[in-house]
Amino acid sequence: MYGEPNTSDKERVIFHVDLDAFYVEAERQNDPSLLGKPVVIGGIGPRGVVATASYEARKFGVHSAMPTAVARRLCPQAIYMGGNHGLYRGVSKKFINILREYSPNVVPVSVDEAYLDMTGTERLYVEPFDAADLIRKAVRDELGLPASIGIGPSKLVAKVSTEHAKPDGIFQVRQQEAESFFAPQPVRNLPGIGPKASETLAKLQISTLGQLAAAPVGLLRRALGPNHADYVQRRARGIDNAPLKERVKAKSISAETTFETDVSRRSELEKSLRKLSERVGMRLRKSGQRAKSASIKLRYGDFSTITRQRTLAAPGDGGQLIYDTAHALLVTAMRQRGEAIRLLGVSITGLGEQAAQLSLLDLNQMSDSDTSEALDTIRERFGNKAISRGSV
Ligand code: TTP
Repeated sequence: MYGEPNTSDKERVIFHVDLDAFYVEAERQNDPSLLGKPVVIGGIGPRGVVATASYEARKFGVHSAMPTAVARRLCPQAIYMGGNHGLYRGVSKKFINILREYSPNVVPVSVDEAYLDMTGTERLYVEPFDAADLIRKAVRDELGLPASIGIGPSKLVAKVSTEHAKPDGIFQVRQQEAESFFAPQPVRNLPGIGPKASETLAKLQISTLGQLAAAPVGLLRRALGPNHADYVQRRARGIDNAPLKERVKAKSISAETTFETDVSRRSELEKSLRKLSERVGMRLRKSGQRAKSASIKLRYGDFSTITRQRTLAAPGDGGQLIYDTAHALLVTAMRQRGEAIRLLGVSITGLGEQAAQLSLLDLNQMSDSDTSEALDTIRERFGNKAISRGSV
């Protein structure tokens, strides 16, 4: 625990609760033989990407978003598994329901994390720390899952604190400590600073949040844009007054890339298309939703831009499913206009919690992770013995 035990009256008490190595721990509940072993979950095909690694596998340098082929070299003894997203979605709902027993204001942000407004609950629990302890115990007892909790006066400070609570712990930072707690941390630890912004900041010799907080505002405005600079600098000082409210769920998720030089080779475009499909698929799965259709965006050398959309074979969230649809659109578009491409984008729309509607025909065409999900849906509907991999 960081700092003094008393919370000032005016300060909000926000919890950020995040499950540890969520997919792995959910799988371990199904199969205890995975306990204590290095486990890696993600795309297990040749182009697959790691979704999450157990803490045992992380010791070997394996981490999310790493190509699975690299993970296999670093940690060949790990157990490699495709994801089972139907299972994760079910566990996620139970997790959020547990949290709702502790606060009337719970805001889920992804399948395995949520913010809770615990302001005023001191009367019930004496200290926020005690409440956090109870929540962690409830999640552990009811779901068998380890959770970490960051406590702060805002969503921002709570979220950054969680990283210091992990794995399986609690970490609290109060407003008066926030600036000094943030100062030595790398800029990437600030939610909202991605690889591009941190590269821009590195060029200005800004690598820590303390340096970001102290940078001349004019310099930052030129580098990050006028509105963004002030916002980022406030946050670098640990200031965040944003209310805790459910964000309107995005209607679509998209990712795009601009090539350094225009590309006309199909194999190169396919490679980018696959990366973009995986990226949007991962974000979709983290949000616990499924998509109904996919679209591509192509910008040519003369800046003219087209978009093409198509319904997915069935509502789903698999990277392969998104790629297959986006690929069919790309092939048709290239046939119609064979010019070099400057920008390629993939987006998915019709997001929601609709159930996957799959036939056995679809199963045959799907990637491993899509297939696991499909099997899962059928099991959910018809029971565990209804189908096994061999019978597909
Ligand atoms: P996170 O909460 O970001 O991380 P984690 O569960 O792997 O473990 P920890 O928080 O203890 O570091 O992600 C939640 C789940 O989302 C994760 O279990 C798998 C999935 N995920 C991906 O599919 N791809 C990714 O790049 C990331 C970061 C997560």
